[in-house]
Parts: sequence; structure tokens; C-alpha cells
Amino acid sequence: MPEKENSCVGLNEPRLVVRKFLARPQHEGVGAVVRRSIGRFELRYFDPFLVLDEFSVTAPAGFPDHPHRGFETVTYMLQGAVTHEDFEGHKGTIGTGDIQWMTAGRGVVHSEMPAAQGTQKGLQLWINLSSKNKMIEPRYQEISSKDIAEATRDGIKVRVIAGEALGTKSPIYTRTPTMYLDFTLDPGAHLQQPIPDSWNAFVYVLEGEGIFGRTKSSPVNAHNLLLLGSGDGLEAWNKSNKSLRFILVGGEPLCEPLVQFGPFVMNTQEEIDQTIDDFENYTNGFEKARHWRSESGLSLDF
Ligand code: FJE
Ligand code: FE
Repeated sequence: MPEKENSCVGLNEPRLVVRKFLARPQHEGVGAVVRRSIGRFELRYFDPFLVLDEFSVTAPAGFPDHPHRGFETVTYMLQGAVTHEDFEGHKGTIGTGDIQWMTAGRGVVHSEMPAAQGTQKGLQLWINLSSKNKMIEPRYQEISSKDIAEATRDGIKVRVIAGEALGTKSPIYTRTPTMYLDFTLDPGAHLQQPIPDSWNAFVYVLEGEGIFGRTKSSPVNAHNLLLLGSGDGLEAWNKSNKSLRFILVGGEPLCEPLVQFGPFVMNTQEEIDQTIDDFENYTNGFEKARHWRSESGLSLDF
């Protein structure tokens, strides 16, 4: 039995790892490579998460002009830089450690292309929006690396992209309640991170080797996605002699019907048909797509 009930430190019911997926490289966009974990055939949807891609792009490869509707994309740069450019003239470059939290809502058409020499790497997470938020105005939240809240304690460093950890809060507003934490554990470190009971949560390992859920479980290394079972938080250990880096992401499930057609994610087939119609006819949020092309001049089939 746990020693203390309802203590602010320690977990009563640590979550266990219920499934593990190794994300292998595949081609996406134009010449880009992604390791897709959520969103592949075996794991279509982990409510509210639609896609998790660890991407790698080297010019001239990239993700030229393409639309989105009905969800959010969260791009977190790990190395290099990506320039995004949208049909309303919103343009910017995000570099290592920066985050772009884009709420596509009723519609965005944009390009995401490498902005530097060499290989650009990062994570892109697609978070579904509830039916009441699918058609909201698009919105961007951009946070540069230096403004991302960080906390350090007992060999644990956390960058708080969304939510709260080690007493530090992120300024990001999440329409679908979400936490997104980037942890680095020194050798020997032990983490206990609360996660709301009713949320779905996963770990994706970026570097090193970690033990998750139970102290006796086998070590997990980079490019593995771990789905967590029920409980009130995550326990993780770094029993190796190198540093361990992983993200912990959690979100409140929407529990709504889902119909997806590529970059359009709605609740019903009628809404998808309407979306294709809107995109083809430049209506209901896609008006500005009629005359817009990014600097690349290319477009992405989907
Ligand atoms: C997309 C194919 C795509 N993962 N990771 C079809 F590749 C994309 C797309 C991305 C993407 C972009 C970045 Cl910067 C990082 C990504 C897929 O843009 F949206 C559709 N529909
Ligand atoms: Fe996109």
C-alpha cells in the first residue's frame, strides 16, 4: 500500500505501459521522412491525439502547400529550423527548442519548409478539437525556446510546453485540455509526474534509455511510443549512465465520433464532404486559398 494517501508528492496509482510501438522511418510530404507513431495503421487514433511524427527534412524536401481543418498542429523543433507560411500572410521561422501551436480550426492552408542547411528535426503532434471548436477562427501561439518555462530538480529537467510540472506552468492555451512535457533525466534520476486520471497519456523517447511504469520493466530507447494505462501519474527512472530524454503528453479524450480525410478531421461524413467542397470552392474559411501560393510554389497531395 502507498504510504500516504492524497499526498502532493508521490503517486497512489502509477500508470503502467500498456502498449509499445517502435516508429520506423517512412516518406511523407515531398522528400521528407517521418517516424509516425500515432496515426499509423495499427494506432489510428489515441483520443484526442491524431498524429505524432518525429520528422526529418533536408532542403529541398519539405511540406509544401496543404490544408488543415478541425484540429491543432503542435510543432516542436529539436534541431535546425522550419519556416511556415500561410494563406493569410502569417509567416515565421521556428528554430531549435521553439514551439508553434497552431489551431487550424475552420481552415489553414500553409507550407512548412526547411529554413537552414542540413537536416531539420522535430516533432509534430496533431490534437483533435471538439465539435464545438472545429470551426473556430485559426490561431497561432508561438513560443521561442528562451521563453519556454523550465524547471530543474533532483537530476530532472523539464521544459513545460503545455500544462504544469515541478511547480512550473506553461502560458500555452490548450483548447482540448492537454499537457506536453519535455523531460531530461540524468543518470540515477527518478521522476514522479502527476497526470489527471481521466486523461489519455503517452511517452515518446527521444534519447537514451528509460524505465517506465514499473521499476523492474525493461529499458526503452529512442523512437518508441509508450501508451500508458490508467492511474494518477507516470513514474520513470534513468538507470543508465547516459542522459534520458523523452516527452510526456496527455490529453482529455473527446469521446466523439471521428471521420478523417487526410488533413481534414470532422465528426461526420457530411462534414467531411462539406469540407472538401469548401476547399475546392474556396468557401467557409478557405477563401484566401484561391489566389495564394507559398514561395515554394508547390503543393502537397493528400
Ligand atoms: C500533411 C502529408 C503530410 N507530418 N511533420 C499530408 F506530410 C502533411 C504534413 C506533415 C508534417 C509537417 C511537419 Cl512541419 C512536420 C509533419 C506531416 O504537413 F499535413 C498532410 N495532409
Ligand atoms: Fe501542416
